[in-house]
Amino acid sequence: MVPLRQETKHLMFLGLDSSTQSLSALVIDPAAGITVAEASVNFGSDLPQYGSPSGFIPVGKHGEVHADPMMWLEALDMLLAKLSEKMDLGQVTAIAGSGQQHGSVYLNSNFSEALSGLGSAEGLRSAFSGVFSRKTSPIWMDTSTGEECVEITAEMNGSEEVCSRSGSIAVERFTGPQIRRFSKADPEGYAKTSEIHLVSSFIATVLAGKSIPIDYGDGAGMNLMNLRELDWDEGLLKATAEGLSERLPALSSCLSSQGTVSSYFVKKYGFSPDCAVCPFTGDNPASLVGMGATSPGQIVISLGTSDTFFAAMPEPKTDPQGFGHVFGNPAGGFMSLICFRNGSLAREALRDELGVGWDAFDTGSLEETLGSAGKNLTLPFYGAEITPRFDFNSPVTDFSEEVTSALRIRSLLEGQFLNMKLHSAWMGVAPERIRLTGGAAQNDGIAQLVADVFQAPVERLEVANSAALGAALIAATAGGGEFVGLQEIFCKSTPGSLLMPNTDLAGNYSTALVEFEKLLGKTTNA
Ligand code: ADP
Ligand code: XUL
Repeated sequence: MVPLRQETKHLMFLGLDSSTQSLSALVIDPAAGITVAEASVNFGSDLPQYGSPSGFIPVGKHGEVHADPMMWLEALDMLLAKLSEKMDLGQVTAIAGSGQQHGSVYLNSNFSEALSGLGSAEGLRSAFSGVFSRKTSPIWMDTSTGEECVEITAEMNGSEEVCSRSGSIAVERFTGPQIRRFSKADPEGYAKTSEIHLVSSFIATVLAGKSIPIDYGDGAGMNLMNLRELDWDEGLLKATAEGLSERLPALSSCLSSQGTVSSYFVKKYGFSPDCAVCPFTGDNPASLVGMGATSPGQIVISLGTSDTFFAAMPEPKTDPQGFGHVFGNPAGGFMSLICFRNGSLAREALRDELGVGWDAFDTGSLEETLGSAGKNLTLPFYGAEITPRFDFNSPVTDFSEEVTSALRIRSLLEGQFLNMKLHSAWMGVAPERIRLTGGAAQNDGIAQLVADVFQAPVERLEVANSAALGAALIAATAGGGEFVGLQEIFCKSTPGSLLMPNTDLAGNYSTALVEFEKLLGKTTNA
């Protein structure tokens, strides 16, 4: 472990978030209580040569959804170039980060040499050109591993065992089933793989120029880590693929600095050679930190590419239906998480189909259809859904009124939040207040619908990118700060942003929830 510098004044901490659609950075100065600089690279618009307008390769077969890890590296160079124009990166004391969860990067024996030679490289793309034993990385949207999930479950004598060890039943997007599928489909490629990283630990490793552990929060999204022991689970490893333990990095808390930044970043972007690198966590655990929700009692809903619903938990409680997951809480203990694949991409699909802008989803437009609240149902799935499992590529509707564009928008949003309410009931928490984040949270109309469907007040925080903020707070905590004090400073709700539920709609939505569940049951069993 590398000790962090001891000065107490104006230390700065960098948080990075490598999410599905973008890589972003946020630098905080805790002593001054301010965000010093922010920058972002959008994979679709800034790196069009990768043909991934939404951050992944759009032509996957059999449910495969992959992204090019080289795109993430090029984005890192671009991002740090942008950030270094805004501030002196030599002031940064420590870096922490987060990544889209579950995605995996497969590296061959050239990787360690590329890491140690990084200091003299000109760019990340050329430095890492020969290091991938699998050219593309499966990401969290991949649903291709149904067969492997069945095999792992059988080998472990049932879902209950997999769930009690790892916090989730075998899940298609989780890393273990993905590794198994690769080892079966391309045994040669697997044999040539010397190291497998998550998206998070891969970026941290490149920054440090040496292998950085996988953090417990993100490691729990692999179906490979034993939640109680916080270590790789021998049984799960064996059930997944041969020789897996020697291919996985160590596990660690994201709060421990594990190295300093590689001399490549010192020379190219002006980082201090003492700048510490912490293990990166998953975007959802980082968001839990950035939303000020690391202590039990707060519910967070994130409306990003996927929609997620999560909360801190003192004890790991598991979802009997198998849709919910238990991950590590960066502050210690656990968090529950439910992921809905049809989040912003479904909202965008309807917006584009109707040829409207986001204003059609905003308060002004939604108020016009208030009288129809809960009366027209939509199963809001434009692509395969994971909560619940659903393989249709277009939404199913049951309208009691004449179909109009405005009603379709209201009904889609209501369907998304009714589905969320239905599938989070197992957590047994009636949300008293919901903290909302993610790109769509800034839309007042969407935020008001969350308040109305859940019948709970909704608040939004000043900093929009909660995962990058959470990562910066992790870096600051690893550097000697403590979460509670830092969260009081940085996780304030935007003045005037609190939205109260329209209590007149409580009845409409409790009826709609029952009808929605029936429609779901009918369609799934059809
Ligand atoms: P991720 O972190 O998963 O890449 P973000 O949390 O950054 O995603 O959210 C990006 C999404 O936010 C975009 O795909 C877009 O659909 C959505 N978004 C941005 N602005 C609005 C808005 N005003 N109304 C609704 N959705 C929006
Ligand atoms: C969580 C999940 C997504 C990704 C991408 O299980 O799959 O939320 O982390 O954001």
